[in-house]
Amino acid sequence: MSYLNRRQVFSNCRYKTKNFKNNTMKYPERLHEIGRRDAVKLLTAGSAAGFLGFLGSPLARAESGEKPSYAKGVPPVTIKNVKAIATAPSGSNLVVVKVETSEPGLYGLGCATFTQRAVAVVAAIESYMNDFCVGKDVDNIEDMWQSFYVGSYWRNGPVLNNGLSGLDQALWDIKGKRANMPVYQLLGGKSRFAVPVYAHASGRTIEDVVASTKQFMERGFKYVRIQLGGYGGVGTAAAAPDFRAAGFGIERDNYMDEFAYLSSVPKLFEAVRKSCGERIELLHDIHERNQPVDVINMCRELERYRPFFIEDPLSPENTHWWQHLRESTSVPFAMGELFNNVNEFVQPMVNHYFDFIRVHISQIGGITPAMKIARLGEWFNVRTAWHGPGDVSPVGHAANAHIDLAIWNFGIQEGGYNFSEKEQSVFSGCPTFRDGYIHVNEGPGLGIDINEKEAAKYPIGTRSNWTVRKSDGTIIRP
Ligand code: GCO
Ligand code: MG
Repeated sequence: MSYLNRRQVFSNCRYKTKNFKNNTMKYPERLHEIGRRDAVKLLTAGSAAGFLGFLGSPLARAESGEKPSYAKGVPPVTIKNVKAIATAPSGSNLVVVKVETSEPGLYGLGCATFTQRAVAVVAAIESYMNDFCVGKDVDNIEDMWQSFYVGSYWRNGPVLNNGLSGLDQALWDIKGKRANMPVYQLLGGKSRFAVPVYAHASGRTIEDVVASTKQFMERGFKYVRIQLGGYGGVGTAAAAPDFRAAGFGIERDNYMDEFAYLSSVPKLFEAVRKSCGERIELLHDIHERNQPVDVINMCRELERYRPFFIEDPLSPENTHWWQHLRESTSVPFAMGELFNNVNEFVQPMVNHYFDFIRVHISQIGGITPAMKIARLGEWFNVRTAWHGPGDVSPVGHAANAHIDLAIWNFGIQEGGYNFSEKEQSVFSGCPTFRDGYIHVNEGPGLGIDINEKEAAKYPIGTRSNWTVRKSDGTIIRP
């Protein structure tokens, strides 16, 4: 018998409820004062009221299959159309999925950006996803995710996963709009007031990188990634590689001087620490380009400079080196932007081989799987550091930030702080940057929108390949 019903029953009897209000009367003591007939009357009335109460409860309505009040009279919102919008306002090929619904004006956006093979993602969305989704209920995100994920039988590849991410993020966007709240609220609300981010300091010389780091510190960044030249020091090598003289490969193939790179990184950390102090958190991306043994030796030298994390020390193909690497040095590691599926990182997480998970959220299929990864990491003290460079769309950056706000085991976020004017002409509601933090737009859903006419002004390109060679011409995992 509910608290409220009990009060009604007693008010019908001789006793004044005011006593209950100031809680002077203890429930059991008073009972013996009423006669048996009254007691039976009371109990029946109570259970009748209780039952009546139950009849009105959401539970009864649900059990009777009756629609919940918020859906009463509102037919389920279904998917009317799924399309891909490809655009490159800042040069990087971006793909965004737009899910249009049966409710006029209600649509969702999601990031499906695989910049190197964007056309393939667009084809997958237009040829397969639209037909798969039309007519389905927008509310069942997990079911939509699981069914599209296995729908192709062969699965877990970057092209289909990116398409799936676009759909998934768009459905979360729609659910937020229907609930009239930001997605982070649906994910559990804020665990922090805003999202700390790291900046990219780079340059052709160590002095350039020191200067760039200082500039970012002046803008309020507390985390800065330091890179000399491109990844692996590409573009800083003194001498031309032998393969060029031999006419091997093509002109635009990149050259990486492994020795020059391996000896430059400790010098870089030493110089930045000396000029910028002990407090600034310094990150570096090895970008999976070196031999595991060389990485072990280099990381041992970096320990004294207290790196916040060293990223992608190994390629996904070399994960069997993790135990050896972990046991050889104490620097914190971040890994994962190349991971496509959960099987690639469960064991390394369980064995604490790395400290930060770096997945490219659209690469693994969106917000739904990313939340599962974050929750899994919580139990193995692995924090998140979602991938967030220029080849993530502003929609993807917004999705990153909504997750970052909600999860407990957040580590740091990459990017999402410098949207160009062209990008902002295409995407409104981009996250904003203040004093080292990004803030999401507090509007419903992901809080971001796209102007398709503007987007069409920046068509995507098709040439986007990573070709890096050693001096003898051998291809390096980039
Ligand atoms: C990073 C990444 C990127 C990737 C790029 C590939 O840590 O930000 O390594 O720079 O190389 O996203 O297209
Ligand atoms: Mg990286």
